[in-house]
Amino acid sequence: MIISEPFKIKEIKHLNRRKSHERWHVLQNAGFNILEVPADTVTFDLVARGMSAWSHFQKAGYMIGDEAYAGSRNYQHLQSAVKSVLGVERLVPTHNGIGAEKLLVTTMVKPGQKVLHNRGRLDRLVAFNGGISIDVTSQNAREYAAPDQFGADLDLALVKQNLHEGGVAYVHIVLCPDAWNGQTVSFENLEEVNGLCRAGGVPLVIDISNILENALWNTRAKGSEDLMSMVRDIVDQADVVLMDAAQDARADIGGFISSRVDDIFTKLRNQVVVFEGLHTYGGMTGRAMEVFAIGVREMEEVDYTLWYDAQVDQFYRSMADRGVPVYRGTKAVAIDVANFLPHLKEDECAKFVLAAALYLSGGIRARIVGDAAFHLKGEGRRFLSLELPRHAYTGNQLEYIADVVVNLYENRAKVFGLSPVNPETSFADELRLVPNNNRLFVQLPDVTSHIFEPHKIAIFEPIQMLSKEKRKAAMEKAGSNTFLLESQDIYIDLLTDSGTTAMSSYQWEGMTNTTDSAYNSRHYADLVADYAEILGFKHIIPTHQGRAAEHIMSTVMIKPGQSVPGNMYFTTTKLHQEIAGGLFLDVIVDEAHDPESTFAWKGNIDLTKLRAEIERVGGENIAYVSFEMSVNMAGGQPFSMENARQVSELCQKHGIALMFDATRCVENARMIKVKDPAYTHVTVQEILREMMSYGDGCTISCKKDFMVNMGGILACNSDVLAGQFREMLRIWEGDLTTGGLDPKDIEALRRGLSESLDDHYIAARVEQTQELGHKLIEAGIPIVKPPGSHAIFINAREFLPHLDQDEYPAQALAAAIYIETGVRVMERGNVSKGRNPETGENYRPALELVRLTIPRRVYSNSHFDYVVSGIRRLWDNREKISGLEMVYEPKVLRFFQAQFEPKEPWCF
Ligand code: P70
Repeated sequence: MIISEPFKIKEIKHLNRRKSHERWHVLQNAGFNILEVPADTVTFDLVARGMSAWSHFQKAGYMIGDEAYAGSRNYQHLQSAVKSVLGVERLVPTHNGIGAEKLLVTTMVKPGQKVLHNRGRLDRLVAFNGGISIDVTSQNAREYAAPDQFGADLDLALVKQNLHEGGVAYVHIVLCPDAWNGQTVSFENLEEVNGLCRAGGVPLVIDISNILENALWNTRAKGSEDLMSMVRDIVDQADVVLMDAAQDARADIGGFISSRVDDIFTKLRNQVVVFEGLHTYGGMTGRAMEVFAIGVREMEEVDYTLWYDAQVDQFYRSMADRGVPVYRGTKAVAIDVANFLPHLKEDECAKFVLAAALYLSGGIRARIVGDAAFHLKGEGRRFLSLELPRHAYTGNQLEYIADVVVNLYENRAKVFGLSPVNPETSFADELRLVPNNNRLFVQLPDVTSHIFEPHKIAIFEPIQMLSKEKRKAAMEKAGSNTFLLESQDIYIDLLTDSGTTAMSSYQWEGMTNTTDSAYNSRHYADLVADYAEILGFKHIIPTHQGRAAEHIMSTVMIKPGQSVPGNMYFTTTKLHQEIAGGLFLDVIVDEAHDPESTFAWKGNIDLTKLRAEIERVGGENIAYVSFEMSVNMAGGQPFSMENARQVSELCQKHGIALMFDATRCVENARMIKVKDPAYTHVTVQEILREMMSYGDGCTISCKKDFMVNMGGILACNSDVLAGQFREMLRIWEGDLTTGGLDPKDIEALRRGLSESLDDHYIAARVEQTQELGHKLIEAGIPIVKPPGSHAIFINAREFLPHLDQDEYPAQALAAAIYIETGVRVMERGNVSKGRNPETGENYRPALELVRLTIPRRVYSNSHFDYVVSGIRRLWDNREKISGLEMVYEPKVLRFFQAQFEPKEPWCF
């Protein structure tokens, strides 16, 4: 069984979201025909062709199209991929699946000949060529008697009878035909039909576009595990195979047809130049062939097939278990229309009504394509398919879609019928309908139960789990330091949320068309303008990342010997303050040091402590107050707006500058929205603006909240300070208008800002972290409470109470978590804190923690369910973890490179 995605998310695409009244207008303009609704008003497109996510290898392949007219490298790649994965020797490329069907019919059907098939949708093409298409699907498919069991089998008696009568051009089997909701064909049936064809001297054509789903069902039925040899066995049954690249190969476009029969192959190859293009590209670009070729190679990754199947199953169960009449297909779930809307009459176009209602209530587009009559009056009117694109949606999103369906089902009595304006039209896309009532349905209650990610998966990157033995060896080599592991050895990487964000297609779009020159580019001007407007600071100075901004700020603003009070230390921040001669003083509230305290604002500055320091040294001896948002080392804990206001007043009174570390400012703003009733209805953007208004400037590591892999910001209001900052910038970072970033990074950063402030995004982001926290608490794991926004911190002292702090319990726990689960986390305890320079002893910080940091937009909740179960396993074996000894120790920021050895060998 597969429990989570065998990949992480690499690039996302924003979902289109519309209000339901807007959708009503769209529907009206579309004549209440779901097919006519513009794609960019659809939130969840369950029409599925060409909508699957690509692997990042496919994306890379897209960039290396050879684009030669004849004999391109990409064609060679496609040919060899198809040969090695599917065992198909020679292929004729086509522009898509229909292109392949057209070659098939035009070369193989003579006037008056019959085509036997299990699909029922090639009728027009066959008829156009003077042939007669005959549906020979078994009664099972028509009755949905056993929708889960090979419902698309052919009726052998019918096949036999037709072959006996003669005049059959070929038998055409679609492995998972749309017409039967992707029900599939058993291998026995294939073999028997093959036998009949052989005996009758008639070719057998198999559409292998969904061969993986078919092979999975067939291997399961046989109790076998070898998916790819089943694939080969299926291909072996066929005289002709054809494939739509937009299905199992997850390409957007393309296809091929091939035959092992010399005569047929020659005909197809001659015909392709008439209709499609040259026989070495067949209507595909070089880049499309490359994407297709890589997709075919990736068909061998069995986990992808298992994951897709698990998603279809989850989707099916989330509706079936709540009483909705649905059928499970191999790649879709179909709603039983008649049982869903029993009150609609025969002529009230129930299927179109249901599709329109799903669109109105959830922005969902179901699959209605092809012949109008099929959907209005034919077999097709009985079910509405929700077809899942591969790897594109998360479990949260599928749950939300299911909620919409259930909500509609519960309110189905409110739904009225539609009447066709042009019922005799041929194609579904031409159909126009009008509501029989002046409203299609009265307002449905809103579905609010699921917070879901406001983006779909565009590109993914495979991840792998090493065996436990290999993980042990890798950890030993890394000296029990997770920073020293190699990323290829990691299954789920929760080391940091820094620079690990999945960027969006919107960001990539901007990055592909930037000015070449970094000097004074429009990207810089736009960046400065946008950040100034959002943050409210007059001067915006980009740097290559956060610590560069900290270095500049500390150097300019701290005189040696000055005090720098702050709400708990952060490693790089404190280091730069100390390099500049400053003395860091922790003025965070006491609750922040108590992992059990559930105080809501553990990021607050304790005003009494700050006042005392001002009295002790005098305002002029305080360089500035360093005020971190969503305090990292305290567990990602926010400060309150009230506290910011008070700290600001106190600073102003004494003429002390207040400088934010705004690295996780959007998350702090979201926490204020959630925890402070006064801000419930204020947008995150407005909250952020108010927070910033209390300070005089900030540093930001944009690699966190601002959705980029590289970048930082230094900001302030004072012209004098800005001048000094810029001077240092030129010396240390790069040109004034680049800050050491290239124009692509700058454009990505500019676009990242607007994305991070989207209320739907930040809600889903923080919710994901909170959910992980609550699940760990439920599993009995000691974590810092309450759960923060960017990370969950496990209390290593409680997890490993048998270890002394000088045995580095957090370091040991981080290493053990990797060995047990393949998950990488980070030590945040006394290794991070370092040694007291006076005594040479390790500090013994109150918080000895392991951090599980959540990269933005990268992992799904299924990944986190795995993390929780793995850590729970380790908890049961915790006393087997012995302490560590440090065998190598760098002088500064030792946690990055230090090495350790277990005092006694670990055996769990
Ligand atoms: C993390 C990263 C970086 C960071 C931060 C706050 C609140 C500044 C910075 C520096 C990376 C990291 C850094 C040191 C030790 C471990 C990990 N935090 N302020 O994983 O920004 O990295 O861009 O120079 O969290 O928490 P930058």
